[in-house]
Amino acid sequence: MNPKKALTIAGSDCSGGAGLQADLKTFQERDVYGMTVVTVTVAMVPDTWAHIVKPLPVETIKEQFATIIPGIGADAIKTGMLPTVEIIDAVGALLAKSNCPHIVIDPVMVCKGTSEPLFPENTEAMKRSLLPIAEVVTPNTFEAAQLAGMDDIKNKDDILAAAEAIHKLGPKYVLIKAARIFADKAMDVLYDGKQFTIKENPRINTTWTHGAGCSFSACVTAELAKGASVEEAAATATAFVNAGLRESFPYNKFTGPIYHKAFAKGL
Ligand code: PXL
Repeated sequence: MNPKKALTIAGSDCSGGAGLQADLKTFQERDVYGMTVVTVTVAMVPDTWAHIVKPLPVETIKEQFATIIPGIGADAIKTGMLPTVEIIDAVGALLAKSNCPHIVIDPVMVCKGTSEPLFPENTEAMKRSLLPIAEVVTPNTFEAAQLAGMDDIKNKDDILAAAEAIHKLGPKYVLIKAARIFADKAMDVLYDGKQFTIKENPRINTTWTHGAGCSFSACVTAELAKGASVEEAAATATAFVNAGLRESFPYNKFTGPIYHKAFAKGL
């Protein structure tokens, strides 16, 4: 056995639904060997589910990264929550000299279940240090608006305009996941600088969506590690997360994750 290997550089969501835990579960489901660089720990206050976010020292992040690059090697790398400007810039510099063929940037800005945006200066650091080296960037509509410098994304035309603006920041592909803004459908828009590939699916009506975004970009990363095209990887990620959302469940009164096993079980 010599499985393909994927690395996630992301935060720990101890609840298991999002962050590197979602990434590792997704890598496993897609038959890719998963590795992690932890950037931040996130814990939740049990009575309120307020998030306690504790960044790790940059040195600790660099030590973990060196374990994998050059220590092991990775066929694809994704980033998730990078909590500070210093960490975003440091991770960008590590990735820029990694020679990894597939770099997926999930520009995490807020956690579902909280409305506290991470700092706006982080958006500028992502634009500067991460987007220019990305093969694929996977924003939701909130993140896409922030990156594109738009007030809001309300409809399909706004999504296409945001994709064009974000593409100018350097990634080879922009893959926008739009669900929240439509009442009855979900739309994934892939843009390579020339052509739009637009996929519409019926909206899955559930409030238990924790980890959907992380798992989506992790699935794209796993498929790229195995040699899929970006178009194929995006289509698999949509199907993977849709199945997970159909079987999502509440783990307490505040939130609930997607069920990572749903796609493999054919649910
Ligand atoms: O869903 C965004 C997200 C990403 N990464 C970590 C998180 C969350 C939301 O809770 O905790 C570590």
